[in-house]
Amino acid sequence: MRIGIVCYPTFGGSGVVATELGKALALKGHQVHFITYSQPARLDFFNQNLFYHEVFVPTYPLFQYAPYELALSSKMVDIVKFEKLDVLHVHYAIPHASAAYMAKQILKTHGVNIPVITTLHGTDITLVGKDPSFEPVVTFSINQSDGVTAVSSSLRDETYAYFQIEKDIKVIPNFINLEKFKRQKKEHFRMAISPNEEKLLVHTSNFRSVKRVEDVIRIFAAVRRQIPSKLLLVGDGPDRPRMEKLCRELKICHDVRFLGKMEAVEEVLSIADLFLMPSEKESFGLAALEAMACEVPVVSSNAGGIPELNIHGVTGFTSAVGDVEDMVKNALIILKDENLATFKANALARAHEFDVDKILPQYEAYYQSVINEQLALL
Ligand code: GMT
Repeated sequence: MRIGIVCYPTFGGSGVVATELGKALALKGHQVHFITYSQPARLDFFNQNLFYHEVFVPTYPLFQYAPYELALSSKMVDIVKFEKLDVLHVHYAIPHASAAYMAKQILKTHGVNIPVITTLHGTDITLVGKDPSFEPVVTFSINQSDGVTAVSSSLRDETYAYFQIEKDIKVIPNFINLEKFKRQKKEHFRMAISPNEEKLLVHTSNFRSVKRVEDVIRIFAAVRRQIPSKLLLVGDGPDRPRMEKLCRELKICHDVRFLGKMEAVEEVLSIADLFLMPSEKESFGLAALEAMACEVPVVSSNAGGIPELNIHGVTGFTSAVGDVEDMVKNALIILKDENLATFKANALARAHEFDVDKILPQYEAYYQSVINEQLALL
């Protein structure tokens, strides 16, 4: 197949999933064309089947807001026609689904029928999409897509609950490349961080309020009172300065490291004993899956799609959002020497269920079914 992928090219979950999907499809022999405003962060290797087309938005003094969506639609029209694409797969409803709708209508006038598939990732539905500034466009462009997928049953149900959706939404979960995300031998690194065999807790996120990083710090502070331990925080974002201040107030700075944005997260996960994800909203929780693939159990909230990944009492525990006390109790159970190895093994076994080799065929089959449906309508 010749597939166009539109996504945010950043390190965010939707961009990562879209890029890893494109890479995996290319390795299986499909021709994949990324259409984005800059090179996707994870598009980091050469393959003859991978192409990148940059969307350029001209600046003009009259524009207070550069019309990115129009430039994106125009680029989609151009690439679909020139590269003879079979399907356009857009990740994140805003503004990609509506830009794809516009491209599809323009292409119709050129005698080209391009099937459009929209994948909902979470915040496009649970946070921004519901805002009255966007809701009518989000509803319309989901309904106008030829196929719609969501990354968890929870996100599918929430989409039906908050928007007037007439389309079937297919659930295809996030996936993991187990070649990249696996526990590596990093003893020297562990020795440097935990010289006295302290337990190692890890959190990775974009430090937005929805991630509740304050809960991470408070869980760690309570765990540390019971067991010698250290906390590694990967990522960066608006809440980081407040979190650094909190660590000072709690006098735990010497046991907490802010590592900032890191590309090789799997190296940090390789030395971890426990991953913390107390998010207020989380449609799937890709960061937790990455941890589990590196044999790290998870203490999380039960928000959104997290319980579809983190099995309570098996791969870790889930608690009500904000219930720091329960999360501390659960962390202490996992970190007990007699329990840790079992939780680690269970986390890895669960991650194997989301192996890219298992999930990729679901996308391929879905593309084919949407293409066939469109052909039948002609
Ligand atoms: O988690 C984020 O803040 C990034 C966000 C995004 O929109 O890129 O990730 C969302 O999509 C990921 C991939 O499908 C999911 O694994 C994350 O759970 C989801 N984040 C939220 O729902 C908050």
